[in-house]
Amino acid sequence: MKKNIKDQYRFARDIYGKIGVDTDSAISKLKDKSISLHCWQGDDVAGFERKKGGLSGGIQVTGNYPGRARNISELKQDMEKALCLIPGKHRVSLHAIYGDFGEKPVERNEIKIDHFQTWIDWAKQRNLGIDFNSTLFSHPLSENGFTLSSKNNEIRQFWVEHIVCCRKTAEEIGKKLNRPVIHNLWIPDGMKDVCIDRIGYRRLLLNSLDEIFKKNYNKNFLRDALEPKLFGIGTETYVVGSFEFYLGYALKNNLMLCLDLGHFHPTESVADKISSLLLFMKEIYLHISRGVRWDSDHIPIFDDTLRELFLEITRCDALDRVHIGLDYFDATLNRVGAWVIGARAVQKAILYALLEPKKKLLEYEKKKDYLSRLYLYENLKTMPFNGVWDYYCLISGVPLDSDWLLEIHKYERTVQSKRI
Ligand code: RNT
Ligand code: ZN
Repeated sequence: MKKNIKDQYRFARDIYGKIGVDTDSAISKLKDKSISLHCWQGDDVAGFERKKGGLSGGIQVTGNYPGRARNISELKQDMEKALCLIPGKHRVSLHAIYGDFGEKPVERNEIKIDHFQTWIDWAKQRNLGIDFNSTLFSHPLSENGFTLSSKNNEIRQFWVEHIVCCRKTAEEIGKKLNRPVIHNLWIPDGMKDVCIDRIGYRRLLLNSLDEIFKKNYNKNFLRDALEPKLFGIGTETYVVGSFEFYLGYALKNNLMLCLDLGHFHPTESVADKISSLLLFMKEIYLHISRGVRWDSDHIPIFDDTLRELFLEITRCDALDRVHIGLDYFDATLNRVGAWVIGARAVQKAILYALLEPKKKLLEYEKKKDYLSRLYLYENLKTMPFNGVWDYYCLISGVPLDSDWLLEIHKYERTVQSKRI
């Protein structure tokens, strides 16, 4: 088997070599690219607060597949299992509601580093990075549809305080791990129907952000991203944190934008935004998700959208300026398997992009030889990509595509099915 894979790799290396692509170097770049595994796929975005309400804020998980992680140790165990089946070294993305809060309720504006110490210890042991997200949904003070843009000053202030302590916590995590933590901010604010005072709410959001970001942190430990959205459930007509709003704010304040693949019009190309943003913004954060007709948060697969996105990133030679995070929640199937499919799909898309013969394609383009350009672009799809991917899995010590499902079945039988 091993020999077979090596033979297949040699074969693939020769074929790619003929069009000017170095497969060894593609593999080594892929190896260096970490993905942030989102903890919330493991428990349907529930979190570990003592006072738990339902999921709210225009996001929704459907399905009730058995085996959901019910506490921090089960969630860690599940993420460890997933990470064994994903090649490379990665990060985990935590939401503020996933702290280790102990027995007494901790309000969102009281969150501190202590609540994340067990996560930090775990990350250190496993050489994982951490990303952090403030949580402005699933809370009584977000129920009326507004948080940072609320016209109620107390509510607005509460959420400002929440983010202030989340950023502080994130920076301290960064210091403890000695690597940057990306803090991402998404808010659910908006209206279902005709909104007259659009500018009023946006002005309030602007004021809140100014209060939050007046505190500067060392970028070696904390980097901030803002996540825009086109619409959500209950915010069909108006979302305060729109693309234009955050684009302006991020550029003015030297922050990142977080592009969630489900947050745009279905016919809009997120791939096409990359080259424009990179001319004005140092870094970009991604929330990889798969929208099916709307922001449905399906598991990413190795599809055109994902390929085009990473092709653009590698064409801009910007793999190091674009940070990858996963963001989806599917409870209709094994949740650990969901992480594995999504993460591996992203890695395939990165590899596919790294194997593009950019020089050749550019030559054709320059000569206006558009038939040759399209011919090569099309033929790439049936090149022996799998020979390179399988080899990468082999040298990374993880199962091939043909084998990892068995591991999930075994884990489900021996671990997850016992959680009743
Ligand atoms: C919601 C945003 C946001 C959330 C997570 C849980 O539409 O995509 O990123 O999915 O923070
Ligand atoms: Zn997102």
